[in-house]
Amino acid sequence: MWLIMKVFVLHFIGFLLLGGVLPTNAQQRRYKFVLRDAPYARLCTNKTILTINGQFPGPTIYATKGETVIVDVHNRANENITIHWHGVKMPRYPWSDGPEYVTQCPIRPGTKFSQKIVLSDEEGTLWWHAHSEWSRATVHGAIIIYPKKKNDYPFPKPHAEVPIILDEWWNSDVEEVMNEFIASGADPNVSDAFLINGQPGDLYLCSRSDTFKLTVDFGKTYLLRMVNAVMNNIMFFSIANHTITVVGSDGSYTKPLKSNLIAISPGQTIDFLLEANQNPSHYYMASRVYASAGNFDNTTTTAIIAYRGNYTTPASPLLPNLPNFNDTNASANFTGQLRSLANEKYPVDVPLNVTNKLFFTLSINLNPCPNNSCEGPFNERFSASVNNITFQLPRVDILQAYYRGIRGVYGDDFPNDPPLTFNYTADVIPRDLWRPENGTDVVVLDYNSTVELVFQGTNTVAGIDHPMHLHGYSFYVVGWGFGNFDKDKDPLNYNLIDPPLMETIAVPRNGWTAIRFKANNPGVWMMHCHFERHVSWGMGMAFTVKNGKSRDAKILPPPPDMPRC
Ligand SMILES: *[C@@H]1O[C@H](CO)[C@@H](O)[C@H](O)[C@H]1NC(C)=O
Ligand SMILES: *[C@@H]1O[C@H](CO)[C@@H](O)[C@H](O)[C@H]1NC(C)=O
Ligand SMILES: *[C@@H]1O[C@H](CO)[C@@H](O)[C@H](O)[C@H]1NC(C)=O
Ligand SMILES: *[C@@H]1O[C@H](CO)[C@@H](O)[C@H](O)[C@H]1NC(C)=O
Ligand SMILES: *[C@@H]1O[C@H](CO)[C@@H](O)[C@H](O)[C@H]1NC(C)=O
Ligand SMILES: *[C@@H]1O[C@H](CO)[C@@H](O)[C@H](O)[C@H]1NC(C)=O
Ligand SMILES: *[C@@H]1O[C@H](CO)[C@@H](O)[C@H](O)[C@H]1NC(C)=O
Ligand SMILES: *[C@@H]1O[C@H](CO)[C@@H](O)[C@H](O)[C@H]1NC(C)=O
Ligand SMILES: *[C@@H]1O[C@H](CO)[C@@H](O)[C@H](O)[C@H]1NC(C)=O
Ligand SMILES: *[C@@H]1O[C@H](CO)[C@@H](O)[C@H](O)[C@H]1NC(C)=O
Ligand SMILES: *[C@@H]1O[C@H](CO)[C@@H](O)[C@H](O)[C@H]1NC(C)=O
Ligand SMILES: *[C@@H]1O[C@H](CO)[C@@H](O)[C@H](O)[C@H]1NC(C)=O
Ligand SMILES: [Cu+2]
Repeated sequence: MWLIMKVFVLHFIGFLLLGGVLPTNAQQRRYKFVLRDAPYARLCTNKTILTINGQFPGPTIYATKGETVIVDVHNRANENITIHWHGVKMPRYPWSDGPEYVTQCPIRPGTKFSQKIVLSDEEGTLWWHAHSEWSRATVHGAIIIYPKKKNDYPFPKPHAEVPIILDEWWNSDVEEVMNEFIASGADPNVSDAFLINGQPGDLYLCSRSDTFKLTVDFGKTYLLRMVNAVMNNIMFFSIANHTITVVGSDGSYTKPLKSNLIAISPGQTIDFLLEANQNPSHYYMASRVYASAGNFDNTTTTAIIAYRGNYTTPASPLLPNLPNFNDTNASANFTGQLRSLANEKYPVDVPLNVTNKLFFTLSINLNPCPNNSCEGPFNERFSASVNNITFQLPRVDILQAYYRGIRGVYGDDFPNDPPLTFNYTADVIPRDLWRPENGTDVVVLDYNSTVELVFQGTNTVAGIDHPMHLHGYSFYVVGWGFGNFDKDKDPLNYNLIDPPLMETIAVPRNGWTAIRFKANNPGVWMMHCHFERHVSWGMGMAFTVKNGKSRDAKILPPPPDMPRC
């Protein structure tokens, strides 16, 4: 009897953890998010961090495909905040999207904003995070979107589902890290650790007991829902002695991909199956950086897969092999292998007839400083740009200015092509090409236009990967390569059959990536690099997508409690 009780209680706790408080039919799911400071002790330091509901990582949101969820965000901290629902398209409702000064003014301390999370075709794992300055470092959590019919997955029903959130951790206050690098013009201080579900693992000082442990039963299969919430790095991840099977990314299913390695961009999510099919023991899962340039935190975060059973626990489990930090092929290869399911039940809808061709260069730049007082290369200040324009956030959000016709907030002149054609990926690029311009401009798209956008990485200052994220849409990644994009030859090799459907894609260092999407979601939608330091330096822009003619093709009106500037 006691055993039965125990099993029941465990299942009940499992239900709460995984299935979440499922509402009865027709009841709208509603979450309360309270932004507040909370104490947090890790890695030999006691500090206070900004959290939602005192939790780090923050609460998981559970939903069913197509549902609308309400989140009441209360700001009880001392700073401005906005929350972005990363990968949620919000059809016709950009008001809840979240990027500060792009679609809304910040939620000020002491105020509240009720956000409507409008799900449509997303299914799988997404996440939410703060979208103002660097507060997303600790203000984020997973969004799990179940199929409409329970367990109707394109893979065998897993025994259990477990979020795996990768984080980046500074012992000092993260807003101070931000303020310091903005002031100095240099790269930000490297972080002190990476975390798995808020815990560093036991390879750090003072961290022996701070290890996330996943207990598994031999013979069972687990669905791990991974979110890369790291600030500034693409991450490698692997589990010792286990081959995993990737089944989804960015809230969309993929063809099953067996792999010993995952490379995941900040912003991206990867769902994968773990078969507990090895000798019962303890195994490390481990993650560390893939970095193609610059200074970075070279530490390794770990967690433990612990099989249930009667065996001698190894004093130190084996670490999985992770590629070299600079192994661009390993990273690009992994990402390049993702494919949509593209079958009858999960069809693709790749735009074949492109109406708008855009070509965007992604560059790191340098700006001069008075008296050479900055601490970036050549005593200048780091900056970054898209098509040579450093994105400047306005004082009033672009969406409001667009909707109400307020002039002088932004311009419509973002260029479809870079101002200059040069050898973007040459080893040496003349320094007079390193200086960007400033601007707050959008690309205007007609409703239903079909867009092909080619991102071209450049080698100004230093070439590096850029995980590019588009709000309001998913896009098909139809091609990628190293070097300069060749507009005559490269499109011949596009994958228009089963390209992956993503909302964040790493453009390889000194390479290019081509995406396609149909502009059928009216509104103002930001696009930016998901490396936090790059977006702070200005690597972003926005689209305005015009209303269509029919009633169901127009932006919905704003909610009454929209924060004001
Ligand atoms: C952090 O604070 C707690 C509670 O006050 C204390 O027990 C712990 O030793 C402190 N840890 C460090 C690393 O200072
Ligand atoms: C894991 O794999 C290694 C070889 O890659 C092997 O030496 C080791 O015994 C395996 N560990 C277990 C617990 O099976
Ligand atoms: C990480 O960097 C430190 C300092 O540069 C160096 O001493 C250490 O060997 C590096 N560790 C790894 C695993 O590369
Ligand atoms: C565990 O295995 C050991 C050695 O094989 C055995 O002596 C012990 O009785 C086992 N314990 C249980 C709970 O099965
Ligand atoms: C990558 O790092 C390894 C080991 O540090 C080094 O031998 C190799 O030259 C580097 N490769 C590139 C492409 O920089
Ligand atoms: C990358 O993929 C190609 C072809 O798919 C393969 O030939 C190559 O060995 C892979 N490289 C790495 C580093 O995995
Ligand atoms: C492609 O788009 C053009 C311009 O909108 C249109 O005239 C043409 O009919 C379209 N072709 C197909 C195959 O849809
Ligand atoms: C561009 O630069 C690369 C790297 O130095 C070089 O291999 C390539 O030949 C250059 N392309 C042209 C058209 O000059
Ligand atoms: C960017 O614009 C600046 C200012 O007009 C110019 O000096 C620079 O050459 C441009 N760089 C590129 C790569 O277009
Ligand atoms: C762009 O703005 C920065 C300061 O934000 C300034 O240092 C730089 O000179 C400006 N660039 C141009 C081309 O005006
Ligand atoms: C937009 O495209 C959809 C699907 O292709 C079509 O049903 C709809 O009529 C189009 N709307 C407009 C305004 O062109
Ligand atoms: C908070 O947001 C308001 C409204 O945009 C702005 O006036 C204020 O300066 C912001 N405060 C800080 C500290 O950024
Ligand atoms: Cu970037």
